[in-house]
Amino acid sequence: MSDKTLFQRIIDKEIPADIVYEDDQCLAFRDISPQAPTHVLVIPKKPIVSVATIADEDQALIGHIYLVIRNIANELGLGNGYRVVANCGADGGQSVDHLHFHILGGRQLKWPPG
Ligand code: DGP
Repeated sequence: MSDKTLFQRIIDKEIPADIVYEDDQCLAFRDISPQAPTHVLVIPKKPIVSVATIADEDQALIGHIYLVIRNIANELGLGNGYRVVANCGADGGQSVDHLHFHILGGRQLKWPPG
């Protein structure tokens, strides 16, 4: 049994995903259980567990990911707005221990979250 996370296996192309963007630093693919008409996950290729374990040296990587998020949102037609979510840890509802940013859009999103 592999001790890789599910998202590491997607990075390594061991399991398929509907990839919308990839570069040397990050990968973006459609969520298997979409919570909005557009629901994409953006992940670093570096195995960072969560927002809580981002290192100071990851500053440029996280900035790069946000520029990728902006570009993907533009390319997927989310000009009316969207939400970027990073669930962190048990109370945050994180279910995969590899840092990921949800891009949710295509409908009016409610606030506050549950
Ligand atoms: P979170 O709950 O914030 O840890 O988000 C994990 C997300 O990962 C969740 O929205 C569902 C998604 N997900 C789980 N398994 C798979 C998979 O095998 N493929 C894809 N594309 N998404 C997955």
